[in-house]
Amino acid sequence: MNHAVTLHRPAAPVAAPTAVRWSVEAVQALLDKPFMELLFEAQTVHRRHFPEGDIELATLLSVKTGGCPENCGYCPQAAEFDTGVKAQKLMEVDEVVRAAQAAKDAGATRFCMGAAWRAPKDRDVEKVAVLVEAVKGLGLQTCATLGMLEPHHAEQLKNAGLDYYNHNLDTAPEYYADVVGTRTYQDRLNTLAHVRAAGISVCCGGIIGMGETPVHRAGLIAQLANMAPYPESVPINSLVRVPGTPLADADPVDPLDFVRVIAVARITMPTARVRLSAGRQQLGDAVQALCFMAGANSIFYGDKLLVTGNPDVEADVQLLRKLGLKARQVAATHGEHA
Ligand code: SAM
Ligand code: DTB
Ligand code: SF4
Repeated sequence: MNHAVTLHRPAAPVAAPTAVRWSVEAVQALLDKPFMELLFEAQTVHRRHFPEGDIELATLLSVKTGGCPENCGYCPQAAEFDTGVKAQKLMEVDEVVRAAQAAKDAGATRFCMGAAWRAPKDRDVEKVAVLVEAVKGLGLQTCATLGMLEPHHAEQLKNAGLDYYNHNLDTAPEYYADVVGTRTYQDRLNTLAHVRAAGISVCCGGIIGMGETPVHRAGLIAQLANMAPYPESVPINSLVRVPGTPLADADPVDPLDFVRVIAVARITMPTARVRLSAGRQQLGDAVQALCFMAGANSIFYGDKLLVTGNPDVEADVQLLRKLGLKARQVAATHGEHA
């Protein structure tokens, strides 16, 4: 894929610029620090900003699965890849409410609804707005990830009670066209600006393990950290290598390098919820513990991500217990910064 990629910084959306801005070189210098020094620094920043040290539990539900017209090289839901994922219609509200209630009963405070769309149509957004309102009514924080949004879509979702919108930058601008050919980095930035302008909190992160170089990792973190303001939630995914996708045979990430990315996300975005996201099944307890030490304070919680697996609830409850970590208890008030 050789799409031209723009190297623009995000057009400063609505809020004041952050006090600190990060060059790719400065982020790279952090990534290159001696491991223990980096972890100590990240943990110090983490404790200063999150003295309670609780872990947010966010449950995902794929409300519209498969058949996506985009060609994101990592994604099992792209129609053009033979991954065995069958295209389905948007789920009914009752079914979504049942899943959200079950997530709440299991201890989740945030519920994220994902749809395999390039961009929802007006009538899709109308239907998702009904889902958002219903999930919000259960006392959960709401999040959605639906692809590219127009400004009026973002406003409609905000009015329905959407707290967060997930839209990942995934990698550095200069590597994006190697992974996705059907849209540009600037398309992503535009949607993020519309989400901000509508007053929805931003959930934006990326994927490690797509064949990117350390400089690309630094480039992704710099992009995120230089957003003004930076995202309230930062999901750091380790690629789930799904057979049939172009990235099925990507080299696995060195787990310690993954921990480094978490630490640098914590240091550069000190008040964000940094989520240890996809790929936890491959990490094991010890590496996950290092990720929490490095400042991760959120996980996807529930037996499934969107279409692939996640550690089961019992395993996560036990992991938190073993580490003496508390789950975040109360769904926070609307619009707060974590
Ligand atoms: N279609 C919408 C979009 O692309 O924004 C929303 C759903 S999409 C599945 C949400 C995010 O999931 C992607 O941006 C990507 O970061 C992540 N993701 C998808 N497949 C993944 C995989 N195999 N491993 C890790 N993360 C993945
Ligand atoms: C995010 O950063 N990771 C989630 C969520 N946001 C939508 C998705 C992970 C998907 C992993 C592969 C799958 O199950 O489709
Ligand atoms: Fe479609 Fe989103 Fe998957 Fe890309 S990541 S193929 S846009 S569902």
